[in-house]
Amino acid sequence: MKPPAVDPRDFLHLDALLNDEEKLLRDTVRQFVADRILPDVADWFEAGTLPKELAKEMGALGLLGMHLEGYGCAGTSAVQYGLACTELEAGDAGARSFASVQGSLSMFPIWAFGDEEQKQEWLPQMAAGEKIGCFGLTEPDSGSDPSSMRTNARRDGDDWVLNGTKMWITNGGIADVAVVWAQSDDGIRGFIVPTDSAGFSTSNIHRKLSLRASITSELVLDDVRLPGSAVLPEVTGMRGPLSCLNEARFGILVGAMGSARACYEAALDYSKERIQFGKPIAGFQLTQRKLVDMLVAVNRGMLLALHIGRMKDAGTLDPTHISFGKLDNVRVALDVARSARSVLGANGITLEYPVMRHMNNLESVFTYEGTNEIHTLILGQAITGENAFT
Ligand code: TGC
Ligand code: FAD
Repeated sequence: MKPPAVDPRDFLHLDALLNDEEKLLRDTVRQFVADRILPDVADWFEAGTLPKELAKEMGALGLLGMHLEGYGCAGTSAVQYGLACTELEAGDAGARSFASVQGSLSMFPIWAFGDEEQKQEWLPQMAAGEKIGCFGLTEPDSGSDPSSMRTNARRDGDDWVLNGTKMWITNGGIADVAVVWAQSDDGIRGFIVPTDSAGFSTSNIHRKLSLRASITSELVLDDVRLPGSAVLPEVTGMRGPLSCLNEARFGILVGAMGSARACYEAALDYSKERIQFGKPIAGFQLTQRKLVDMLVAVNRGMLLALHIGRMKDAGTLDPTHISFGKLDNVRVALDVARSARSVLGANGITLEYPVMRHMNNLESVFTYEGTNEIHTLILGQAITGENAFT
């Protein structure tokens, strides 16, 4: 039998590793990205915005909190959630960030650690994209080491009173609700903070050169008084926020392959059309070397992502496996983007092509949800037993 022709866009036949439901979901999200994100994303990136109405459109597609069960959530597998992240990020990491923060960082803590009333109040509306959430962990002086946070919650009768500042908060300025982590007498606790609470304010961070199609904000809590029912009752300590990060980091390690794939495909297409020295630049050995390195990186990264997704669905995944994927897939995606940028020459620095937009986005993806160094240290500790954080 003649072997099938080589497909530069699915070289290893990774499609064959997906079932029909997974392919359908992947194709649906890919179409949504083609229709609703790709035509305008360069303008959004330039303007530094992401239209709020995308929330309801993503909600209607079942993309928000999609891997959670019940409360209006789609209840998909981890692999399906990951594939959706890949497709959204192939549009722009800002769109994937929106879905990550909504589903994994804002809805997940309510779903996993909230009481029934909190779940009923927030989750269906958030799944539909009618209410937008954000996740406040990082502070101006507590980034990689969030357990040093200063934001505090003190009891006052039945109420809680929160004070502090959260920094670099995705969706902060457009959120209806913030899940805020704060020190209390019992340790770190999570609070559901409606953003119209007295004493709560936000200001958006401007002049970003990365993730421009995403709102990033500072949150200020100035004597924000909340009822006793605002606390997430089922978790105390860093396990709370770190469990949310496991969910979001998983989406990122699969999602990063969307940026990488988009850059590889843009470079491949461009290299076949761009003529220099009388022939397409794809015909030069040095260009082929770059394209082949990208091809290998994208396929290998996607294989790793699928493997980790299958482990998550099988219940055999440890957070250190997520660190392995986040560490390697994001750094590989960044290498692919930088190399693709060089293939496009001067055109590569413009917004006419997606490559430098992805490249700049990946600088944030490299840093958020645990920097490359933090995931290296998590893995280092896992294999040596030695703590090298401090
Ligand atoms: P440590 O002392 O090791 O542990 C404290 C407690 O937490 C438990 N734990 C975990 N639980 C669940 N999942 C994990 N991955 C966990 N890792 C640890 C641990 O068992 C312990 O539990 P208990 O019950 O014994 O108390 O924790 P540490 O405070 O020393 O922190 C370790 C370190 C440095 C790895 C952690 O702080 C870390 O990961 N730092 C990086 C910070 C980070 O990733 N921030 C992300 C902010 S959110 C964000 O970036 C969103 S971007 C969104 C977007 O736009 O997409
Ligand atoms: P720092 O922790 O100050 O690190 C600076 C450098 O020092 C890094 O290279 C780091 O790896 C290195 N370093 C730190 N400690 C060590 C060590 N022990 N050993 C070796 N090297 C070390 N946070 C939220 O809570 N919610 C959000 O929604 C959110 N969204 C974000 C969106 C964007 C666009 C960005 C850029 C960030 C976002 N963040 C969010 C914050 C993000 O999680 C932090 O930026 C990240 O955790 C790193 O913290 P930092 O920037 O303070 O860097």
